[in-house]
Amino acid sequence: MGKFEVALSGMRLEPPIMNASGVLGLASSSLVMVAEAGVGAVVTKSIGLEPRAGNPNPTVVEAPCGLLNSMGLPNPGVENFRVELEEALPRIGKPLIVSVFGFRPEEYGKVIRRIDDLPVAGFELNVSCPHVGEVGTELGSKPENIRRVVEEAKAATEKPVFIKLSPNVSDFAGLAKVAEEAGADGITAINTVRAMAIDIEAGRPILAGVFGGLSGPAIKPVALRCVYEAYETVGIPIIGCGGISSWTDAVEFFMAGASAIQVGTAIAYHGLEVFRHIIEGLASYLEEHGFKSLRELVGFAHRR
Ligand code: RRO
Repeated sequence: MGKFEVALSGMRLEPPIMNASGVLGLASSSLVMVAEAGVGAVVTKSIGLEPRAGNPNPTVVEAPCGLLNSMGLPNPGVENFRVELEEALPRIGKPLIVSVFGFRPEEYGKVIRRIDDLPVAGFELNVSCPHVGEVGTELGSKPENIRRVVEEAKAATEKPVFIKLSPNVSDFAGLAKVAEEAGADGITAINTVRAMAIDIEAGRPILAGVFGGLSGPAIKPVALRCVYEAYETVGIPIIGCGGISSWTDAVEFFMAGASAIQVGTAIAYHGLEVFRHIIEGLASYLEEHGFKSLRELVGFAHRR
């Protein structure tokens, strides 16, 4: 295995760094652009059974140290997305993880079955959108729902299934455990943090959807805490996500227990070059600190 190679439930990633779902992941051209930026895998935006237009504008607001979005799950629906995937897959040349959402647990299995015959590498189950109630907080904060979503997905595919959990819950690690017991192959920690902004001249919420998801550096400590807690609780791999924008952030997430990381909002701020900066910084850090591989960093901060 190479210095930067990590196996995530059979999926080999080199480097174990990908884009976060929702950032540049619907059109085949953008999936190819991400693949060429040095990532080890590419993640799509979340796809559901039917097409959705998403929320009216404004859907994104800048916040101190981050972005607040209320996109509202815009997506072409799985049938149209299948066409996009068929075009993109031969050109991507990296493992492709498809993010899936549903309004009921059965819908996850239905979406996966529609594309499982294509050479996608695995699936990420989105049960954590913080502002579309039925597919977010309502679905992803109840242990019984998490169990059913994972079981439906696992029954639909032999490929690895990761579940992206919400930080907007009181027992993050407990829900990660439920996902593991239901058969999930990994946990993605975390989705955005439920938040809002108010226009003081208009005297009303800025986002048309009132609430949105906060991402970027503002949420990094929250994400790191979730990864750390999950590492103490589950044995399956954890994919760290939330405010990672530099190689030092990346080192922190691997040390907290992430076996792989995702970068989202930092792409909007720094462009796709952010991936090469992170990889180069990680390589120097390993060299200077005498680590033979990135795998040695995983969970390093838990040594007692
Ligand atoms: O589309 C969105 O509004 C959205 C989703 Br699906 C999600 O999972 N997280 C987020 O911050 N926004």
